Amino acid sequence: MSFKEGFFWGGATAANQCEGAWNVDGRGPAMTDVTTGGSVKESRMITYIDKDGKPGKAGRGMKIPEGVKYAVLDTELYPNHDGIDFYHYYKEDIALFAEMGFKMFRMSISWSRLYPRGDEEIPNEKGIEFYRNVFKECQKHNIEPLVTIWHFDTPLYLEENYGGWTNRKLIEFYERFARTCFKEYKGLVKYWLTFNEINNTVMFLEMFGNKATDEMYKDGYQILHNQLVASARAVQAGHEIDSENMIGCMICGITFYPGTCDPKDILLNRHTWEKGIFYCGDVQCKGKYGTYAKRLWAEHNVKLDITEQDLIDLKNGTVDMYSFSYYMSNNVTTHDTKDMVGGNFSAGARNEYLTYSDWGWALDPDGLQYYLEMIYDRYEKPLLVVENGLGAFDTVEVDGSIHDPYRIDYYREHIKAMEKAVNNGVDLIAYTTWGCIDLVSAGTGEMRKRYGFIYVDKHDDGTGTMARSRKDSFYWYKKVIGSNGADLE
Ligand code: P53
Repeated sequence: MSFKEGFFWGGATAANQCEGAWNVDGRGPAMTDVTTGGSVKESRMITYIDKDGKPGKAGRGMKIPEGVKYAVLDTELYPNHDGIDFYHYYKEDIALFAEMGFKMFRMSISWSRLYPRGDEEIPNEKGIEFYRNVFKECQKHNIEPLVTIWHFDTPLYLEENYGGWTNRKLIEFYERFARTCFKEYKGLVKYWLTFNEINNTVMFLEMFGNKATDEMYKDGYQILHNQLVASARAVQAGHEIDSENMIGCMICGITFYPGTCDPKDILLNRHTWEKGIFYCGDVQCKGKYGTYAKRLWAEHNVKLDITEQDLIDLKNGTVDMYSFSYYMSNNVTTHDTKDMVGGNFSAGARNEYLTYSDWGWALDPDGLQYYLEMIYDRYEKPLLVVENGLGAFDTVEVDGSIHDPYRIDYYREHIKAMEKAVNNGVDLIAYTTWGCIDLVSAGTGEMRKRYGFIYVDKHDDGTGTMARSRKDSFYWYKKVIGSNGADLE
């Protein structure tokens, strides 16, 4: 009986991974619309046309050649274009969430649906209307929306014409977009997150490939600074527009462990937490950069463009709550290890005490308890686990049923871990599992890396009827919610 009354059980999605309808009703393209599918071994590619009109591709995270234009090529498949067509299925999907007993539904707003280029003064009415309909549908079913304002989907126009988030102009554009959301959906939405996994920009710099250069760090830290200021301005705007609003940060939560008890590993581990996890959370929760930030910048000769006003904004724009995703722990070590793990990105040295998913992610519920207790002690703000789940292959039986005991086991252990943290005093208010309905993987672009309680008949070759069906885990989660987390069998 550990979870408090009114605990928000639910599930989570992101616009670009589920909506589809990428060029419908005036929506403009985002980076995901020029990103191909990939796999655990093959990186997703960004496609473009060069100065001579020749098509080309670059690995995600790589620099694309000067002067090229992002483009959709006929020869490629772009899984985010269709997603799972939530744009047309939202009523059916929300009804299924309600059937499971969801109290909260986390989703995001596609920036380029509201502002197709990103720098317009006036939003696209069709976009505004779509989300209003979605929120009304949630209201009808007594489901509280939790809305991510930015989930990896800056309008492509801003990337191409302004250089994306390295440009301070984006702070203004984002603030305008956020204000529109707060104003238009006042009374329908109360819980907001400013930036999804904001810390990824720097934390993943060295995880997706080769060593990052100082130049890449300079951009990374400047992007983060601009986004942190944008987040702080949005928090202020959100409170000003509706004092009821609860606005949170969203951190990609990885629990880092020292690979050995060599003091050098212990120190490296602490520094990894600072650089990967605390860096953004500290600014968003405490309103200023951590004491270690100067050291991190100096490591890569970074001189940031920070104004006096930025510092004031950071101070006045602290969040009301801390949310995070949690999938895995990572081992860090200064020693040479041959046994590295990870699929589409490097996830450190293998931990002999853990097992790994088919995508190389360490299965570690204790790591979730550790993270919850560590972070609650640091900030003493309400915590939300807004992503957690198992990407796995599912098989549809001849009778249409889908048996996914591995997913149930995964959730059971993670819920037990949350319960322990709650009993140890952590103020946890929500649990929204990732990909409560199957959707396009952010990392690999695959459909077959499935997370849902609800199966969607959509496949990596682009085929499928989009029909929805209930997996075994659907009925299990319904029981969990019905018993407020007491019945996990
Ligand atoms: P996919 C990497 C590591 C941890 C979280 O990821 C990550 C990523 C990016 O791949 O992203 C979050 O789909 C993200 C979601 C994403 C989810 O985790 O690669 O917020 O958009 O879908 C799961 O399996």
